[in-house]
Amino acid sequence: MDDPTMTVAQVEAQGQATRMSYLTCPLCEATCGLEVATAGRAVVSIRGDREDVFSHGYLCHTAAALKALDADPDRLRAPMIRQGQQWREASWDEAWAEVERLLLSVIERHGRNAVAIYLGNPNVHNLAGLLYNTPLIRALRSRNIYSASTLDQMPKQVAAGLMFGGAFTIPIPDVDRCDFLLILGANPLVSNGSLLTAPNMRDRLRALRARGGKLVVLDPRRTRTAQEADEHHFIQPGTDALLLFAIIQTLFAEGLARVGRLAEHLNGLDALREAAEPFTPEAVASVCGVEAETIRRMARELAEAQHPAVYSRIGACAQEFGTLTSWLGDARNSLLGALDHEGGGMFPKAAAGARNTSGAPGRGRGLRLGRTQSRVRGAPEVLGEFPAACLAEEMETPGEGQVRALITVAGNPALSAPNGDRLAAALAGLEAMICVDAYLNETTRHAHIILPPPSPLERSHYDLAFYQLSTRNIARYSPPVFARAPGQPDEWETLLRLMGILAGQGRDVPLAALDEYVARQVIAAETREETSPVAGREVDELLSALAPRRGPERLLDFMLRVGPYGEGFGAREGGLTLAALEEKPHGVDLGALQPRIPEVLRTPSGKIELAPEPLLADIPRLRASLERPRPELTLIGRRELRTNNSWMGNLEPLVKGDDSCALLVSEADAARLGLSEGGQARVTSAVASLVAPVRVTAEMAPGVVSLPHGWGHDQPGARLRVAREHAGVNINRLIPDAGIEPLSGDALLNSTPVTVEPV
Ligand SMILES: Nc1nc2c(c(=O)[nH]1)N[C@H]1C(S)=C(S)[C@@H](COP(=O)(O)OP(=O)(O)OC[C@H]3O[C@@H](n4cnc5c(=O)[nH]c(N)nc54)[C@H](O)[C@@H]3O)O[C@H]1N2
Ligand SMILES: Nc1nc2c(c(=O)[nH]1)N[C@H]1C(S)=C(S)[C@@H](COP(=O)(O)OP(=O)(O)OC[C@H]3O[C@@H](n4cnc5c(=O)[nH]c(N)nc54)[C@H](O)[C@@H]3O)O[C@H]1N2
Ligand code: SF4
Ligand SMILES: [Mo]
Repeated sequence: MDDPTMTVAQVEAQGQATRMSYLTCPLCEATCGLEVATAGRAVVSIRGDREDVFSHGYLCHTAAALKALDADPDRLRAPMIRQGQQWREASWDEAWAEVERLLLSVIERHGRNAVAIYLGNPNVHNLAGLLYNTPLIRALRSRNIYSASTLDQMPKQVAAGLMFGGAFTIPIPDVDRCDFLLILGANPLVSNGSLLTAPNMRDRLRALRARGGKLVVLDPRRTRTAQEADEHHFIQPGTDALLLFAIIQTLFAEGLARVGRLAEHLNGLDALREAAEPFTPEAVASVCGVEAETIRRMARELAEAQHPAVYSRIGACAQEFGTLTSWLGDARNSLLGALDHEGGGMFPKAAAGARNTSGAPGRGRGLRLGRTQSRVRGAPEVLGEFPAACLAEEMETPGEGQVRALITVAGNPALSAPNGDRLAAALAGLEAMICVDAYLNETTRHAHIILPPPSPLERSHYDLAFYQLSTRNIARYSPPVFARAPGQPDEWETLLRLMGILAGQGRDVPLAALDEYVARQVIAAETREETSPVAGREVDELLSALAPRRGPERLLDFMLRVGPYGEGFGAREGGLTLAALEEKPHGVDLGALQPRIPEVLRTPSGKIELAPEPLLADIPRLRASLERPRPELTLIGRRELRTNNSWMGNLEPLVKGDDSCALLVSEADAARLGLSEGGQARVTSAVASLVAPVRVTAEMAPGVVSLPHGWGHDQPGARLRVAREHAGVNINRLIPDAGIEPLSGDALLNSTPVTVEPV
């Protein structure tokens, strides 16, 4: 098929056969089921799969970019080696020899901690990353592990870990059954939801209102989601925890708290009441920018609702009080009997890979924080990693343990992490940088070697992460749409090879042996769990039952079989297996979310910890923020419809719209600062200064300006021909890396004091 704009009917009229494949979209957390029509190696069309058990035909326009991504001539198809400023394509053999030489040389001279790894966001949308990054990290044996989690959801994970005992035991707002939904710092109509897997949020929110429910949005910007809401209130950035405390204070003070069924499963109710006392609506109103009477009314309406839910996301996470905010949202749910209750915050029961379905139900080790500290600023480790905001200083600061080599897997920290200029300079000084990445971009231009993954249409998919966060329990596996190009390894094979090299096994060790080693580890760990259906069984026996599968399919089949719906290797007739999913290309619906407390808990006490000590200890910092002078202007972030973080800007279908990298400014601020629509403004922070086009809009709260992240594609040496034409500016140049949220290590991406002047 020569003309990629032809329809299925036109292709078939020419006598060419088309084939339909069903694929879970790997581009965002909504996990829509797609129907992909192909002719030969070409994509003819991408549509929503109407028979999909979860998305029922929905898709957004980003999905169409999958076709452009597959075809993008700038997407790398062979390993790249840099010599000075020159890049050349290399064979895989040559690239691996060079990877081994570079990495082992750093390890021999400086030890293992001199090699850092940074894992980016697309790893959670990819079985390769989901299953093989852990053994890769183990093989590396370095302290220096970093990921996009500390630019994103880490506060949610810490709060959930402290309250419920599992970092992925995060309550999901039951949007389809709630009758009051309070949204803070999220714009799911644009982002399609995050830590809330629910395709087609627009219809779901409209349905909420159609059944008489109420939608309230708190955001410093009147977003698309806010425009759909019954009420929107501007809130000053970073003040969500204060406002949630004031709601909780009101619930206690007015006798509206009703923990109901949860009473016997809670610890810390009195401590929470006491902690909330100083935060009356009057005490916080002026700082939050929301009137006391409005806060009080919100508390009462929430209490009156049958099924109140709360949802907070990146604006409420990547900020000064992210962990307190996540905690207080769930604490508020608990006080209204809306936790683990239909229409409230519920815990999905995923078919595979969830920690909260394995091990002894109802009790566990809980979350341990700060087992080690970062070398330079002493930031505590969180879930086995250090904050991404520490990466630059760890590379720059000489001494024992200095990071001299970096491996990135699907990450673009040069654009996504704070203090971009400093980080770029540090990357440029590395002795070795190996990137497993699809593009020569703002980060990988500093690499010595880039190892490309196959096209997303050339790999299988199963959302091990997002079915743990979805509004319905479902399972869906999709095989690759196309075969890989000859010589192109699958991404898990690349990660395994890297693991072999780091483990000192040499680049030629057979992948089958490494893969079997990984599978044996996973199986052996499961057989040691007393409550597992395979407790005490022989690893060899289970391994042969999984033959001839290998790679991610072998691991996934195993996880499905020992999972809560699995056939348990003979224990449960008719239970799930990968083979069963292969026969259901539109997915398997495992039912609506059900109450799971106490079984879901893994806290040492076996209870919900409503007032965990590390969170109580952070309250004085929140109180102090009430007294602090507010900056005149605060910079926050946003997402645009036609973007996907930093990396899809090279695709024509996504740059055609009118989304842009403009500075949004309120009318009041524009008048005060002499800014005009369409003009240019200089934005200056403590660490950098840049010039961006201005959009004056009633959308913005006075005192707050907004820039999207993921732009700034004008870096020399990057190979992004389309993105370069729509470069935009990198907001993260303006964001300091000095401050982090103390509990989670999250970067402070949404509260940067800036000054703005016309140019
Ligand atoms: N100021 C500000 N900064 C932010 C945010 C914000 O709101 N404001 N948001 C933060 C958030 S939530 C996130 S998740 C991070 C994201 O931060 P990162 O994960 O660091 O960046 P991405 O933009 O997701 O870049 C993904 C990289 O993976 C590559 N890639 C794409 N597909 C594949 C694949 O299949 N395999 C491999 N190996 N590579 C692939 C791309 O080429 C790109 O280099 O950004 C954060 N940064
Ligand atoms: N189109 C598109 N979709 C995406 C992505 C993308 O880049 N583009 N990225 C994906 C990723 S990795 C993620 S993590 C999700 C994120 O999903 P969302 O959290 O929905 O992301 P945003 O659209 O950035 O919404 C954050 C909102 O927080 C507001 N905000 C900023 N600071 C504060 C604050 O202090 N308090 C409150 N209450 N609000 C604040 C901002 O104005 C903004 O409206 O989106 C995913 N989906
Ligand atoms: S909403 Fe997300 S998962 Fe669905 S089609 Fe769009 S990008 Fe893909
Ligand atoms: Mo994210």
